[in-house]
Order: sequence, then structure tokens, then C-alpha cells
Amino acid sequence: MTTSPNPFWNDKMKHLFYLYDVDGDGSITPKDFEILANKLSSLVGQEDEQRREDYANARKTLCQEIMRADANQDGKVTLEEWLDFHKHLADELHKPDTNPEILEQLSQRINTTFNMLDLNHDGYIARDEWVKTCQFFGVDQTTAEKSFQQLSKEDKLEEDRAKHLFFEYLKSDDPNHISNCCLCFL
Ligand SMILES: [Ca+2]
Ligand SMILES: [Ca+2]
Repeated sequence: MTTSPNPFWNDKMKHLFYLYDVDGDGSITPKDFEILANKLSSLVGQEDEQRREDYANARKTLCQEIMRADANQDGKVTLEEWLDFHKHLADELHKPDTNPEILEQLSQRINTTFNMLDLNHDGYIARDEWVKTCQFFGVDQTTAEKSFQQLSKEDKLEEDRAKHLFFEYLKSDDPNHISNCCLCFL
């Protein structure tokens, strides 16, 4: 059963759509991921061959996961397809018996995002990695630092915690929920 989306949730997902539509042509395509991954990889050392390769792989995985939203399979995810897709995911996450296949897909997605944010690849997102990434997505430094303080423990954001926050972020209708404290959470 699909309920009509809450306005806060709808705005949040729209915002996320526009973050992914990097070239601003009104739809999400594999080209957007290429641009995004190239830009993000400039945050890590360019001389690091291994990390560049990781980024290329992460981009492919993330792109595959997100292109699932392309309902009519024309190679573009429109805003409407994006909202429908995430509404379906949010509805699934609200169920006590979430479809395990969907959980698996979402885990893939958060793992990939996490690995991209974990710039030095030590298994944690550190404050500076978080702040850098937030700034990259247009969030000011003060907001980014404040959100990190709320999200992290002992100045680190662990993978499990990040995954949990991501699930909450996808389904939460509550503007005051901690997962919503920073809209740039992918
Ligand atoms: Ca685009
Ligand atoms: Ca489409």
C-alpha cells in the first residue's frame, strides 16, 4: 500500500535528486555519476592509483544501484521516477518484514557511499572527511561540523552507524530526527 508522501520527506528527496543531477539537465544519468566521482576523487590524492581505481568501481556500483529507479528504462531517472522509487523504498523500510532483497540493495548503496566518503580508507568517516564532503555538496562548514558532532561518537562515524542513519534518512518524515540533521547524507 502506498500512502501519499509527507511534504518534508518529499522536499528532502527532491534535494537529493538535484545533488545527483550534477550536470543539471533535469535527470540522473550515468554521466552524472562520472562527473560526481571525478569531482569527489579530487578530494583524495590524485597520485593514489589504488584509490582512483576504487572510485571508478564505486561509481559503477552506485550508478547501478541508483539507475534501478529508471522505471521506463530509457537511461534517465526523472524526478518523478526518483520520487516513486524512494517512496517505495521508504514504505518497505517502514514494514516490520522489509523485503530482504531491498535491504541488500540498500546496504550495497550505503557501503559504496561510505567507502567514497571514507577518503583515507581507514573504515571510519572522520570529521575532516565529513566536512570536506559536506562542503563539496554546498553545505557550509559550521553546519557540517555541527552535524558531525551530532552524528558521530568520539569524532568518528562508524560504518554500522552510518548505515543505520542512512536507512533512517530514507524513511524519516520527522525534520527533527537526527538522520535529517544534514541533508547532504547521500
Ligand atoms: Ca543529469
Ligand atoms: Ca527513465
